[in-house]
Amino acid sequence: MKQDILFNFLKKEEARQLEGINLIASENYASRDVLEMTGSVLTNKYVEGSVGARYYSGCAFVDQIEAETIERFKKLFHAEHANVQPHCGSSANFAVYFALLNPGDTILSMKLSAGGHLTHGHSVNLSGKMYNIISYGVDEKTGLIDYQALEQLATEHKPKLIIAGASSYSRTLDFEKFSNIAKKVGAYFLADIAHIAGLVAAGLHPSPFPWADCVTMTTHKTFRGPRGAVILCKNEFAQRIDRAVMPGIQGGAFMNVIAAKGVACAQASTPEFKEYQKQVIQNAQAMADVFTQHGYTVVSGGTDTHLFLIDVRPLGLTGKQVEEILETVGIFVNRNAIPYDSNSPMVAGGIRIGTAAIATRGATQTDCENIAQLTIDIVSEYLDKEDISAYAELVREITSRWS
Ligand code: DSN
Repeated sequence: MKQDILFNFLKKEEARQLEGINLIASENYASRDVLEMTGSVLTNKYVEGSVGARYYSGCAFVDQIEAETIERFKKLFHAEHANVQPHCGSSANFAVYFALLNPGDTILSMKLSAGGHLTHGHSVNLSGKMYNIISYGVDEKTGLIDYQALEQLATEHKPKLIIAGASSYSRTLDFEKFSNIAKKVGAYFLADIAHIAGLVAAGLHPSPFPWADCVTMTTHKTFRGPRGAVILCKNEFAQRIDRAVMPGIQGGAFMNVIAAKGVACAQASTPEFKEYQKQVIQNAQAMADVFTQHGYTVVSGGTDTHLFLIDVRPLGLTGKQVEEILETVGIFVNRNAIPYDSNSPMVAGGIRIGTAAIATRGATQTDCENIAQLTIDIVSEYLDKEDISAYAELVREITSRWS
């Protein structure tokens, strides 16, 4: 038995992950092989620079690992070039900005409240301070991206970069349309597929290539790998991207994580992974349908992906409250701004629900319908008499049947 109390906390977290129903759209359960690589002796090795051009000795084997990982990502995503070193999605986005833009240049991106990401230019983020940000949103009635309005903004503001990609947009992104608008105004086009990388890998969401100049993705969401990111790009940007990653914004790369990205990429290339991603989407659609049938407002009316947003304001609750209510019985969702939300992001008028994690554990469409119904019952029981403690047992009963 280890003495350090941190190992005690680790055991408790392990139990929480197994006993709870994880509906956080950006999370997943990495495989044993991914965890093994992440926790391996590769963590001891320093690497800076690129394969074959390092600033340290002893890189023979890690060079082989990184070269193989790069090839796997290029092949799976039909990309001309891959940089597998970014520590996270934010670093990957900043590397692209650093490679393509100068401070003060204009970026056209989706606003946070419409589903965009913090690093796409929110005012509290460095991206919002360094660049001139013009934001597009979604149509208030349909909840869908209004490509005509986007084109108008692009024509008016002549951005140097247009970003497609979101953290809480549940519908298919039309990369070809984005690319055409970008071409028309002479902008670079970045597709941030952090959330949908697994769906793209499985061919269940259209590929950003050949449309995008650069693509950023994280490897731990639907892609089900280690926490980290990858940049894919056309050859003409390869050198600029590599230099922007290192020495531009990062020093040493995490070889243990790069190897785990390579393992995840091999797993994402299998027919089983495609089946898994199909299940993820079916589960999300089944859950969204149950909520809709019970009078809940699902933003955009449904989902094409692994996630969907629910407007909880009609219940007289905030996203924060619903998140906290569900957490007490072991169901994990996250509060999320919904389009045209007047609440602060800390409170939020909605919740975001994702099915990537529970599908990994084996949740079927029927399980998901039951979980949606359970969630509805919990919330209405809370509104009725506040005591929902009995539901914790039901949650554990469901998860005890999963892997
Ligand atoms: N914070 C992540 C998410 O939950 O979507 C995105 O970086």
